[in-house]
Formats: sequence, C-alpha cells, structure tokens
Amino acid sequence: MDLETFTPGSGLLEPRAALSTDAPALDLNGTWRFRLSPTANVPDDFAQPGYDDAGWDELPVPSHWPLHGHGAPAYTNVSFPFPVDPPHVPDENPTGDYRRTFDLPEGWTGGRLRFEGAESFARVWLNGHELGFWTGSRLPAEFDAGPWLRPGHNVLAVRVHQWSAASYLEDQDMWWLPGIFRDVTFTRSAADVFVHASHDGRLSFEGAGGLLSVPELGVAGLEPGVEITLDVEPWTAETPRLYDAVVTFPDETVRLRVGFRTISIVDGVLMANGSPLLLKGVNRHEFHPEHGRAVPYETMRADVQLMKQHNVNAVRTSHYPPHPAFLDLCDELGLWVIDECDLETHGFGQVGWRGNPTDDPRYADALLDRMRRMVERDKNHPSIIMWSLGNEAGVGRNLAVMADWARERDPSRPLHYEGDWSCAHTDVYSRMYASHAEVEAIGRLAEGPLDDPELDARRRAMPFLQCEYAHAMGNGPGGLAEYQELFERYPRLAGGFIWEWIDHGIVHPEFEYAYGGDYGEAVHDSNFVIDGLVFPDRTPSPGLIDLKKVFEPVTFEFGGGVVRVVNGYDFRDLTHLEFLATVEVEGEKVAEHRLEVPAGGGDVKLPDVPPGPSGERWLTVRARLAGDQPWAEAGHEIAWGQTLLSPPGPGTAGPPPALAFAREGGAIVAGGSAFDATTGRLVRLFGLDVEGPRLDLWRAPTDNDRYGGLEGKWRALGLHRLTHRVDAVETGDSLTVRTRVAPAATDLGMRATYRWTPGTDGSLLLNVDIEPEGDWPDPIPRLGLTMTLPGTAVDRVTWFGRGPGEAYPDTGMAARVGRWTKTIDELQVPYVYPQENGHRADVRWADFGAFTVSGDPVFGMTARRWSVDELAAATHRPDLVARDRVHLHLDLAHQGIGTATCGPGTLPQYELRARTASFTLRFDPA
Ligand code: IPT
Repeated sequence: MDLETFTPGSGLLEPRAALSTDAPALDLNGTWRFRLSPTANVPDDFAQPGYDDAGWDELPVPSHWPLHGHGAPAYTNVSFPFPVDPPHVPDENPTGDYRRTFDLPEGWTGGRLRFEGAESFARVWLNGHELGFWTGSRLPAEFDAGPWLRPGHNVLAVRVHQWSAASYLEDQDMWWLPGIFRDVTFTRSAADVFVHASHDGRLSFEGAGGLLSVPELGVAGLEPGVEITLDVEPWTAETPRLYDAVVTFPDETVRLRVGFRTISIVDGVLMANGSPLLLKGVNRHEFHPEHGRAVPYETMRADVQLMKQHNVNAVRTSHYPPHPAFLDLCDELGLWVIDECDLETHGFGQVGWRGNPTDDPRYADALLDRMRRMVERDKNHPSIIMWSLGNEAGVGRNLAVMADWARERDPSRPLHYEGDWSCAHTDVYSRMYASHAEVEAIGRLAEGPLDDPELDARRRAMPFLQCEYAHAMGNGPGGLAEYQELFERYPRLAGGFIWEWIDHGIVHPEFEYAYGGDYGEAVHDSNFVIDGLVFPDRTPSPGLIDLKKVFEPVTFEFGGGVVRVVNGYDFRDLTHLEFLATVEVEGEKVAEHRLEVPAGGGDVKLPDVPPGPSGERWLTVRARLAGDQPWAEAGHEIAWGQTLLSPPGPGTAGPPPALAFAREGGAIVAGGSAFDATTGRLVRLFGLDVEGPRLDLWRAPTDNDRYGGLEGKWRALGLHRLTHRVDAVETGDSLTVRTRVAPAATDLGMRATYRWTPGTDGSLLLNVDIEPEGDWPDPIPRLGLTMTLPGTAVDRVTWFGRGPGEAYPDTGMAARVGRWTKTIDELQVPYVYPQENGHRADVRWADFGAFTVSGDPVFGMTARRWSVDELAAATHRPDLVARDRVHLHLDLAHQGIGTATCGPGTLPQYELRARTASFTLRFDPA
C-alpha cells in the first residue's frame, strides 16, 4: 500500500452529519484480535476470513495500542519525530492489524461500516475484500459494506499504520497515539440532514426525501428547502434551549435537538443572537490519563460540567474535531464552541516552512477532505459558532481551498484560523499569547498595519480573539485578571481561550504521571504537555479556581452600606441565583443574611450588622445557584465579593516589657527559647528544636521561571546557594544579629539584621532589616525567611488570611480573607512537575499548634515536609518524600508568576526587585 500517497482516502462514502437514528446498527466496539508489527511491510493475508489469528493478542476498541502494552507513547510539541521529507515516512512504522467477526442479524441487507477515528492511516477489509483506506485521524470514515456482507458470520479486518503522508498534517502538540481510538459501528443509516435555525425563529433544513417535525413547536412534516418562522426561545450557552426534532425518511427516522441561534459580526463586534458575545474559553484536547484520546463518555460529561462549574462558557476543540458526543454535551449543557479541523503542520516552521503541505497543491485534496468531513459531521450543533481551519499550519493556498468551500457550504458560521495574521481567509482576527499591551492596542483599533491596505482594512473591521492565551503550565497562569479587564473594556475584543484544559500526564507505575521523555523518546518536549487547568485526574488546579473568579458572570461593588450587584451574563438575568451576605470577625461567622437582588442586578442595601466582638471584620457576598442545574447542584457558588467592614482593633498597646537574656554554655536563652551564641541563630523555640529563621531569596523555579529564562539568571547569580556570614551578635534588651547574605563569586549581597526581643508575656518578637548591596539587575524569586521545625511537632495549621488556596502576586484571585485549616500535606499543590507552590498570602496569624506566628500586619506562609532544594530537584511527584523536618517559609514578598512558558512574563507591577525592607513577626507559644 502506498502510505506516501497524497490522496486522503479511497472507497469512502460522502461525509454526512453525525445523527441519532432508529436505523438498525451493530456496535463493533469491544475486544478485537490484534497484532503489532514494527514496519509496514507485512503481508495482508490476515484480512482473509480463513486466516488463523489464534496467536494474536487482544486489544480493546476503541483504544490506543501503546497504552495497552504494545510499543510506547511519544510526545513532541512542534518537532516531527521523523525526518521532515514529505510525503515520505520512516521504515520504522508501527503497524497494527485488527480482526473481529460479527453476526449479521437475520433479514439485514446493506449497511455501512463507520469509523469515528483511527490514527493515522487505516485500511479496511470485509470478508477478505478491501473496502478502501482513509486518513484524517480525528474524522469519521464510512464505507459501503453492502456488496460484501454475508448472512450470518462476517469477518472485519483493519490495518492501521502509525505513519503516512498524512502524518505531516497531524503535528499537534500532544502524544503520538496510534490505534482505532473511537467507536466502530455497522449501521444501516444513510441519512443526512442540515438544519438551519436562527434566533429569530426561522427554520428550514436540507435532507432530500425527509420531513421535519418539531412537535413542541407544532411543526409537522416540513419539507426540505422550505423556510418557516416560529416563535422560539433562542439557544445560548447560558440558556441552552433545545427543541426535539425528528426527520422522517422512508427508511429511517433521525432525531436531532435543534437550537435556534445566530452568529454575526456587526461593526467589528462578535454577536450571538444580536447581542455582543464575550468568550470565556478554554482549549480542550481530548485526554484521559489511562485512555489517551479514547475518552469515556462520562469523562466528556465531567469536562463540560467542570467547565460550567468554573464559569467557562466556551471551548475550542484544539486541535481537531472531538468525539461527536462531546458536541452533543456542549449543545445540551451550553458551551460556545470553535470546532477546529484536524490540521497542524507546525514542524515545518522548524525548517523555514519549506515544503509546508498548507501551500503544496498535492495536499489540497487532503486539506479540503478534512474540512468537509468536519463540517458535514458537525453542522447541526447550535453550540458551534465558528469553524477553524486548523492550528499552526503556516500560510498557503490550500487555506483558500478549505475556506472557500466552507463559506459556500455553511455561510452561517464565521471562519477562524490563527496561523495567517493577514486574515485573508478568516472572518475574525485571532492571535495566540499576545501580550496585554498588544491586546489593548488591538482593542483600541490601534494595531500596527498590514502591508496590504485592503487586507488591513478588512482585518481592522474584524472582532479579535485570543484562541490561546495564559499558558496554564505548572504554577499559574499569572495575568488572567488583567486580560479579562481588557476583554471587558473593548467591544472589539471577543475574549479568548486559555491554553489549556488538562495536563496530558499518562498514568505511570514509577512516575505517577509520565510526560515527554519518560518513555525514552529520542526527540521529545519534556513536560510541555503538562500545561492544563486541571491535573491529569481532572482535579482542578489553582489556575482553574482563579479562572472561575476572573470569569465570574456576577460582580459586586461595595460602598456606602450598599452593594452594587452587576449582571455580567450576556443573555440572562439573575433570577436563578440566591445571594447571601456573611459577616465574619477574624474569620468567625457572626451574622448571615439573604439579600434580595433585583432580576437585572442593581444596588442592594446591606443589612446593619450589630456590634460584636472586636477584630478584623469582613463582609462576603456570595451568589449561588438557587436550584439544581444539569451541570451543578443548588448551592453551587457562582461568584463572590468581599469588603472590609472594620480593621483590626488597636490590639495590645505596644510590645510587652523585654525579658532578660541569660547565657547557658554556648547558648543565649530567654523563656523557652535559645539562640546559638556564635551564629545568633534561634535553635529552640518554646521548647522545640528549630533551625531558626534566616533570610532566603530562593524558590523552586516554576515552569514559567524556568522556560521564561529567570531560573537561568538566578542560578547564574547563585541565588540557590546563598552564604550567610555573621558579623556581630549583640545582646541588650534585644538580641541583635548582623549578617551579610550573598552568593559566591559576586559582589552583590544583602545585609540582614535580625533583632529578637523576648517579652515577659512569653512572646518572641523578630524584626528583620534588609539592605541590598550592589546593583541587582533582575527580579529575585523571593524575599523572606526560612526555618525548620521537627516534623512530629507540626501537623496542621490554622490561619487567618487569604485562602484556602495558594496565591502569588499575580495569581490567587480566588483566595479570600478567612480562617482556614489545612494539614501540611494539604497545603501542597501536587503539580505533575514539582515546583514552587502552596504559598498562602496576606496571613495575619498562623497557628501551628505548638506556637503561633503573627505578622505586622501580614506575611506569606509556605510549609512543606521537604526543602526548597529537594523541591527544585524533583521532576515527578514521587520524588517528593516527606522527611523528619517541616520547612517553614515566612515571606515578605514573592516574584509574580506570569505566563512566560508561552506568552508574556510577569507584568512589571508584580516583579520583585531587591530592595530595602523591614519585616516584623511575632511568635507566641501555644
Ligand atoms: C501553541 C500551540 O498552538 C499549542 O498547541 C501549544 O503547543 C502551545 O503553543 C504551547 O503549549 S503554538 C506556540 C508556538 C505559541
């Protein structure tokens, strides 16, 4: 077989819509016989009915064979894992042969074999007769089985090659995972339907020989091509109103759910149903940590539910059409969808785009075939608002071929493609990872012009979206709130899609989750595949919790005893929500009231709060679902806002009288605490054996620190190997320890002066003064103190401050002021690639059981059972092993997080510069 053909397939039936039908069908999923060969040069005698496959293995369909012990997965982002020499493929070409039988029920004649997805080149035989081949891994293929069907027993054989000329079109940033990974059916359905339904109630359809009925709307027997107008409730992602419809053909009846909606572009603004549409989206790859892209239905549903629960309203199906059931879920539960064609040729970028299939006429049919198969399959989904030609496929003439066909076939949906900034073939201007400043300029219509004035004028009249932004790799992304503020400020900006939904970590016995290189790949991109808002098991990461806050469809503004409730929904009012106002003093609830909020939002008077205990007093208003929704239960929180009612009281009037120090051997002691007389370092705190707090500038680099280049600078400077020189230890009312903290081989450093004052009330006060010396060229990771405690002494912490989750200067929007309790283990965020995590911000006090630390007024807190060095050295979760000490970091400041793994670094206002600083902490015994 010629795997190097440019032809996309042979023997295929015309593509048609994915439909639910009463036509009889056989489910051919299940256990197949399977054999893997290392090359494509294997005889195809296995396809003959009499072939003896007794010695073969078994493999489930759908699945990817590398996830079932045959070969191994491999990950590359941009690079092709074989030489770039289209249309040629390597000799090493894993080839999977599949066989199964099925029994044709009595009386059945004719039918089709339908494959929803196989990666990447597949041939199919029925009873020894070759029906044809297909490419386009994430697209369906149908073959007429009729002429070769036998009554009773039938033998189906499929050969799947991992590599073919079509592999050059499928260079998406993901695992290479061959196999029949979507459903296989034998169906007697042949119908095709294209329903047109707009928000103003116009309804018509294409489908020769069919009659359309929508009982709920009194429509019965509508003929194709006839348009009627009805009184309807439109479909939106916020109000996913669907109408059950049937189309009756002589041989079958198909069921559809019709949503009436209209997408348009008016004066450069993206509109749905005549109102501006703001996309709060995520990029979703199909992924399951055990099954790869063979995603179980329940997992698809969980994805949509989780998205909805986190105020996400849109999804881009990066970078291929998903399993068709996913789109049904988007219709049903409500998400705006950009459906993306299975096309990416990114690796040609590494060779100057020479030979790019996008511009090679020999690949034109293949590209058009992919576009047609996507549009035809998915055309009936109200959730789909745009077709995307593909991702990162450069520029070239074949884009026009795809776009021209799609425009003609479906003029109702705008076209999207990011890879050609001239927008010659698109209806929207789309970019990825543009900085805040550039997005702002585009919002103001002030972007730099294109060379071609005509194209420039066209583009300037287009809505703008970021099909990818805020790269959610590891800790972060930072800068979300600032993007959202821009999207909401400028009408031209239609929002965007976070990169990306899920970490593609594959369950692994040694590493827990594997990423690139863990299977010994010669070429790979390491943990760049671990860049999602949810961990591989779909536990939300802090990034998703923050995103939920930033995407809130309701916001609260406080002032003058009033809360202004602002309805940020595009298409609905607030009647499905209930509002609760809670007053807390030092994080303890003292009052709670329901608020009556008008349907459209507005000013609501806040209840008078009776005087009560003194202390810091906060009011929190929460909007929750008043009733169950299909994607969340009643009580699910949608939005919240907080305001400070009264600051902390005056507290104790100044520090207590100082307790005198005494000498005991080599130690300086006061109360239950002791200091080393030579180093001045605290060695005993209220009876606990400690390594006392000292200045620290290091953190385990985040992915953003690492890929963005800061880690390299920090290591070059030596911030991970600071030395501490003690210049003086002086006792008086206080113990004063003067030090200079600096890395070897540089004259940069910091003077750190610690002043310890033990109080007669048992407290221990610490003032630290920091004075940088020299010219510090770059931001520093952290400015704070590190100490260690016996692991057995500390198990959990209760704190009053922001929580419950982690927060850094440009993240943690979801962290609210309150009183929180967590075990040390629960404070950790289990990033698949370990890195800095778990910092709690604006902590007023933290109670560790054996003692309490208070700030003046606040500090940052991180506690772990491993050191920063151990954290920095770890590459997989199991590398982090609890030891016998707790490492406590009490911080003044952190460098922001940014999103420099892909996109802009930390915004200037969140950078941490070496600076003069003073810092006060107070320790109290339990
Ligand atoms: C961008 C890709 O479109 C996406 O698939 C993913 O690889 C992402 O980068 C990084 O995780 S392309 C990049 C060159 C901006």
